[in-house]
Amino acid sequence: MPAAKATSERIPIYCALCVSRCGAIATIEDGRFVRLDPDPSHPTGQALCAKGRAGPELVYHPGRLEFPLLRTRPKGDPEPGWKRIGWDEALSITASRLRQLATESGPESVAFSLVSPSTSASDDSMAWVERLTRTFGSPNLVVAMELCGWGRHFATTFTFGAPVPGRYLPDLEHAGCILFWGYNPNHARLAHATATIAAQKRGARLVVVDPRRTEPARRADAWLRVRPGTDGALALGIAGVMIERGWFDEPFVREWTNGPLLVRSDTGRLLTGADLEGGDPGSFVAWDRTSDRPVLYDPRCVRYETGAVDLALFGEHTLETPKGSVHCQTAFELAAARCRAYSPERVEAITGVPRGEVERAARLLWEARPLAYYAWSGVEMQTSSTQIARAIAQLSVLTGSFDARGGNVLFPSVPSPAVGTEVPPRPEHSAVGLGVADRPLGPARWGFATTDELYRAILERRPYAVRGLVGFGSNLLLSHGDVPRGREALRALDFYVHADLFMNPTAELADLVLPVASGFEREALKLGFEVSPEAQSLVQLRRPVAAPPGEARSDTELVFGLAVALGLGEHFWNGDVDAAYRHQLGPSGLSLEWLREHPAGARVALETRYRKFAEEAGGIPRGFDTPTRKIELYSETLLAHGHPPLPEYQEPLVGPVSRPDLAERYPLVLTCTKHTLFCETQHRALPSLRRKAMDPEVELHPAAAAERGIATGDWVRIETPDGSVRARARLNDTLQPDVVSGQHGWWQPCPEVGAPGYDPFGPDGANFNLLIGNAAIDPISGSVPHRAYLCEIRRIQEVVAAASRRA
Ligand SMILES: Nc1nc2c(c(=O)[nH]1)N[C@H]1C(S)=C(S)[C@@H](COP(=O)(O)OP(=O)(O)OC[C@H]3O[C@@H](n4cnc5c(=O)[nH]c(N)nc54)[C@H](O)[C@@H]3O)O[C@H]1N2
Ligand SMILES: Nc1nc2c(c(=O)[nH]1)N[C@H]1C(S)=C(S)[C@@H](COP(=O)(O)OP(=O)(O)OC[C@H]3O[C@@H](n4cnc5c(=O)[nH]c(N)nc54)[C@H](O)[C@@H]3O)O[C@H]1N2
Ligand code: SF4
Ligand SMILES: [Mo]
Repeated sequence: MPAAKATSERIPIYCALCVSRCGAIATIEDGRFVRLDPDPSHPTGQALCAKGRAGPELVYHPGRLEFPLLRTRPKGDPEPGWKRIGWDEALSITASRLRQLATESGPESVAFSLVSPSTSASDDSMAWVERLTRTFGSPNLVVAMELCGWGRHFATTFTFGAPVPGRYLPDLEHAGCILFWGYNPNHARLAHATATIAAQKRGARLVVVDPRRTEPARRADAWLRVRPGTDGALALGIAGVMIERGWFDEPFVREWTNGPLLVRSDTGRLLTGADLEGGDPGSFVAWDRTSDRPVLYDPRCVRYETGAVDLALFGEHTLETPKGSVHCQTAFELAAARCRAYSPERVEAITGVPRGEVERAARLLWEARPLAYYAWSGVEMQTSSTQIARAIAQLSVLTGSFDARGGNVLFPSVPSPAVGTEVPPRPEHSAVGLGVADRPLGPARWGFATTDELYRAILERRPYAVRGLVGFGSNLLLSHGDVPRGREALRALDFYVHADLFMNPTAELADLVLPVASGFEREALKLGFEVSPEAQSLVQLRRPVAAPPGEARSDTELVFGLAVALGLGEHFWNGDVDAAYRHQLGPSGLSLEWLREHPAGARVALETRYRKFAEEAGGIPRGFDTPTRKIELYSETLLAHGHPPLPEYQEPLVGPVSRPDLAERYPLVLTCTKHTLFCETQHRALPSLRRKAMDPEVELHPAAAAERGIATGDWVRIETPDGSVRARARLNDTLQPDVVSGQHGWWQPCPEVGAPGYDPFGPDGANFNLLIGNAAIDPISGSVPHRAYLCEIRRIQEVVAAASRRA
């Protein structure tokens, strides 16, 4: 019999494995997904990384979960006794246990967790998970917000009233100067990496702040090699030079920030109309230089009183008030003084960045403006992440680049309802998030819980008991610090259901594990691709290019199915995902059927508007969503909660300056970085990737290595006050000599290439986060210092290679 004719099909999709969401073409041969290539016709399709190309290996991996698994033996038992069950039973067990917990202890006693959308296809379902969390009545969603998203999204909300640079993305196409601060798009987001190369080709300048000489640092006009965690001092120092030299957009600062407002020296509060004779109490006060008198500013109409023509940005004044004379300085005077205190010399001493480089960077940011910036992991996982984010934000403000062409811009988006949050919370769901009492301005304010708070609520029942966890991915025990406590907490849960592609060390503590379809095996609706206005105009219904293994289902189907089982079907179109997609598409006028037939997607015409804060309605400018309706260089909100109102430098809490006692034993500064070949704690089981990186590594300077008798490739022990793990040494002479950089996420074996797995909980393993405690944290956000800690490195004498092959 003649062989059947081979069929081959090429389907335009996008890789959903990470935040880049690269446009791609999937090739299907004889019904099998065999390869993924870049799709240059797609706005994010210039390149694909090795992870994307390994897509078929992920899809057909023998370790993928295929069926719902129910634990039949106690937690902690080395043999969990997983029993295969059907989906109906799995959903009904989950729904009845969750309902029981909600009845007994309130819906807040159930927390939800989600693998970060930056490292996975959970972006496909995040809004639905949020909707489920909300309609169930839980204020607690754990999404690594304190490690990954705080600085980008919420810390800067105190400055701009909006998430910068998380949502006001760098307008790389038009930027004059690009600033990447603790961000390496070549590893993390290829769509930004290719756009940056294009921008440099047309003449844009690039400034990189990183302790390591990354690929972008190599190509940069300035690379500032900062000591990990001292970024706040550097940002203040650069701002200080800019202000000192007059390298800042004075009209912008005067008109659009709260810099001209007067601050009382006695209380630190903004002077208000109520402080002055007969003044409107809702107004603030500035100083007019021409009339040499105080003038009122009304935030409700975002206007100064008429006649105020020449607001003073600098200066101090003593005003007579009914309660006596009050000394005041302008907020900008105070901000400038704070920045000037970080002279280039002082910055050099703190950060290790040569003073000349501080000045050169300041000049570059100013002369090459508009400035488009992105700051990420390097400054998120710090004990002063809030201050750092606000200090960096000042640089954007000084250049006048906020929402300006070539600056950080809120790109237009395809109109669509906010399905995650459009359902109002029910009045009986009145419990506040876990962290609200301790950190009222932190992630809990926006519905996100940190793992520290989660573990406390489970183990100590404070501020209330959390008894249930619904995990959509999220490998908490590998991705967060305080691992032993986390393990104890997860074991102590009354009910834990975890949905994932693979069994991971966190899922192993679940009562029920559900198999999830990967991004290549499920449909997903994406309205816009974030990185540019052009990319934002594309709507794509991603077509599955392979069948899910066994009975695996998409997270979206799981959410909808669970919602129906929980009696929440009314909020989920009674389980009809297509109806939900139609609801999302409604305002755009696009048809679901059309998109399904056209996998390359549709373009929606969008208009990019800049400086939207200046747009007027009824004669009133829109302004900013802050208490003063201006950009808040000076934040009374922070002050009212006992935090510095101006960005301030704070030494890393676990560092050589704060803890000289520890530094004696642990003299090296420890940071870490993501792996170019793997996302976070994933992908080590994929042979084509693992072959290129068999073992966890720690980079150290040749001098530090020589002192310790360490050569490249040696197994070493990384020790901190909290724990110890192993890694192989790699020498890197671009580091400061006392800085070392490790990798997190190692646990999975890859037998196909003879690569071992690593014990997630013991010192002979390689779980980096065993090294990090949850005690020293950012007081506002609870961010944990995965990127600035103290450690010592020792060569491991004995031959441990054999021991590591426990897989
Ligand atoms: N290949 C790959 N891509 C990914 C991921 C992945 O794991 N692998 N993860 C995804 C996720 S979840 C995220 S959050 C993004 C993150 O993407 P990035 O933020 O780019 O992540 P990293 O490369 O780990 O960190 C950026 C840089 O911070 C530097 N750094 C370390 N400590 C400090 C410090 O104290 N100060 C400063 N200024 N810099 C410091 C590191 O040397 C590194 O070069 O990437 C996403 N994309
Ligand atoms: N030391 C150190 N620790 C870090 C970081 C660091 O740089 N250094 N980075 C931090 C950051 S930025 C982040 S975002 C977190 C990331 O931490 P996590 O959010 O835990 O992310 P991952 O480890 O990538 O994946 C967790 C699990 O999600 C599963 N998964 C993948 N895709 C899907 C999906 O579509 N659906 C479902 N249900 N499951 C899926 C994976 O199989 C994996 O088991 O780690 C943080 N921890
Ligand atoms: S950078 Fe790599 S993993 Fe991320 S979307 Fe692009 S191809 Fe996929
Ligand atoms: Mo992240």
